[in-house]
Amino acid sequence: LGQQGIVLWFTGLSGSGKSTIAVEVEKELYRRGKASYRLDGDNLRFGLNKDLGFTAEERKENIRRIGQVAALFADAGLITLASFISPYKAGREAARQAAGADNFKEIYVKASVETCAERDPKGLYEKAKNGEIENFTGISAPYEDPEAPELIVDTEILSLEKSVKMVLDLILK
Ligand code: GGZ
Repeated sequence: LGQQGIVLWFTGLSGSGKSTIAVEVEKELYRRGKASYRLDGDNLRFGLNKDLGFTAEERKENIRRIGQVAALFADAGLITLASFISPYKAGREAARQAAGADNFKEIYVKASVETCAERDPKGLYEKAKNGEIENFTGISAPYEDPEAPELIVDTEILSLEKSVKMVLDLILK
């Protein structure tokens, strides 16, 4: 492809805006002629990882597999956008090692649990608070904040357009 592959790893709570931003970044990359591929719950949790749920162990395995898959796509020369809560530091670090640290950008899509619960686009926080969903990140399961991400996108403050620009600036300059 004549292009160095890279992994853009979006981490953050459900409802923080990871997938929304990743979709728009992907569109911009396409317009600029950059080959990319987006991995998210819809194409991983219904296929390769359909045997996995949301216990700590299952999430670790989910992220372990996705880290390996993302590294393979990047190795093929694609800008690979991975959009998963990925709540554990160790799993994100393993994904970084799999891709090679130089080819990995951790993007923390940041919004407080209060804000995400207020947005609640799928009504999942409501269900988690009622106990209808167990192990829900931010309510009844942990999220370990990134310590040294390459980029923090604060979606409580930034517009979608500005958020997308920050990600593009990170990789295209
Ligand atoms: C968190 C859950 C849960 C629980 C279902 N906890 O906002 P969404 O709906 O569309 O994205 C969330 C998605 C999280 O899957 P990931 O593969 O990204 O998680 S992890 O990286 O932790 O393995 C949410 C939905 O699945 N969902 N149950 N209990 N999110």
